Amino acid sequence: MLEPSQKYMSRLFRNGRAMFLAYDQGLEHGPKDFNDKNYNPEYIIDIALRNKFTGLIFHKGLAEKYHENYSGKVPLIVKVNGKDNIAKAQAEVEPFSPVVCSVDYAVKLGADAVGYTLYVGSPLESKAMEDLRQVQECARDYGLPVVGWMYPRGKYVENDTDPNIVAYGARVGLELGCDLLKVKYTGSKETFKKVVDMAGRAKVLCAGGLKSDLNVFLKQTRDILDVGATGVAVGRNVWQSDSPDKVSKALEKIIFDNKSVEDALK
Ligand code: FBP
Repeated sequence: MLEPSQKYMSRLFRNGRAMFLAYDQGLEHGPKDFNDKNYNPEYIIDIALRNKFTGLIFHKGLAEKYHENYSGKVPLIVKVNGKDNIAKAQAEVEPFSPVVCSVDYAVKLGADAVGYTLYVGSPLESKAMEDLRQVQECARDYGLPVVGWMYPRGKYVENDTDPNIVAYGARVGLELGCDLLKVKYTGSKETFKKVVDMAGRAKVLCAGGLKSDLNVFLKQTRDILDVGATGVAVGRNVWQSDSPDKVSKALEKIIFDNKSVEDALK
């Protein structure tokens, strides 16, 4: 199979657009991202189920232990590599995210797609690219879509939101066989267009980043869609909000109904 199967692809999209809820931060960032509600995976799953998310991103442990809460109700994207944030100084220089779940095991968990973070430009990139090769080729055997977190990072990357470097990251994802590319926002519509152009037939999703002002976050979402992105894969801007349903409903209107920010907030 040279492309992901329609069975899986059709589950991840509504009106050709995607809205994924990312919740891998417990491993990637640790408890500093959480408050007394959102540390609980059940709280996050309920947000996904009450709203129109087309995917829930988990590492294998949450996928296993909370299976009964989400299975069959929202598509699952299993993150197959990951790392914690404790050796931060080293990770800033030579980032590397090891494989923590095989594609075979993700399939057993009921995955509808697998996700892999590639730190593009890292001194350890060649090892990571070999890991991604195995993940991508194994995913193809099952017809599973591959979502690449294309994150340029490390001592050779001065600014990880520089439009040229984000566009390069997207291109690397296309060249290496990812089907969807999760990238950081470049700061403007014009610069993000280049990222979408470089991604070719791979679909571009924008990450959310640190929780920001709601209007700013929604404007960013409107902008990326206007220049051809397929949707978002966001976490903190939704589940760190005091009103996660308000944020989710506004996102739905922008992403699936093509509304303006103003209309989405009405
Ligand atoms: P957010 O919307 O919360 O930024 O989540 C997107 C994401 O890609 C997560 O999937 C991942 O855990 C995190 O950002 C990685 O963040 P960082 O850039 O700090 O490594």
